[in-house]
Amino acid sequence: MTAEGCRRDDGRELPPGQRATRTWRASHYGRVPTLDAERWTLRVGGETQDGGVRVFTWDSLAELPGAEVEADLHCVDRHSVLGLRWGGVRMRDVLALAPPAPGAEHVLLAAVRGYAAGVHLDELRHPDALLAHSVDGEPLTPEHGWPARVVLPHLYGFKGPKWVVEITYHRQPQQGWWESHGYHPRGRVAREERFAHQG
Ligand SMILES: Nc1nc2c(c(=O)[nH]1)N[C@H]1C(S)=C(S)[C@@H](COP(=O)(O)O)O[C@H]1N2
Ligand SMILES: [Mo]
Repeated sequence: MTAEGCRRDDGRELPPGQRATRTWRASHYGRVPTLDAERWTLRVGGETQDGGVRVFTWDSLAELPGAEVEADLHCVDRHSVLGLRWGGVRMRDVLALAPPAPGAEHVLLAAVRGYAAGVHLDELRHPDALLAHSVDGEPLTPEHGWPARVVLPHLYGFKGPKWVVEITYHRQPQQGWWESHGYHPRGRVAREERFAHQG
């Protein structure tokens, strides 16, 4: 199965309020950035254990064990893309290279051009949480996040920035783009946490 082809619709139950789409159309605000993997870096800073900032290149992350996760992508606007096979490295392995300070339990995941998402640290420690660079065995296309995107399958898609470049640890919950427009601070799909007013 290819990323752009027909998605499987095998009658499995979707999470509450979601509909499966047959084609995978990219969804984001603004133009697609074209990033060079050779020059791309991921900064990890904020409330780190040693107070420092770590900057990872693509090559330095490629030394981590590779991971694959098959998962559906659920957009908070109610469309779901089924059966994507993400490849990359585990987020928890990346974080272990630049651990947070005790008590810094909140994270802002930032992409180029201002997009960001606030998540709880626990979500990034989930075994299925990836820093992904491929999907269905192919490198991510520019519109789907090349060279790297955060994939948190148990959360709505807005929690996973494409073109991610920075991770910062904080002591307080952080608001990214969607959170500052009324969307849920946690965004867990199984609990249908779409909007902040739900509590
Ligand atoms: N940088 C960036 N990442 C982003 C977004 C965005 O607008 N900018 N949109 C998010 C939302 S709302 C969803 S549902 C998914 C969509 O991913 P896709 O375009 O690969 O389907 O990307 C997420 N990551
Ligand atoms: Mo979305």
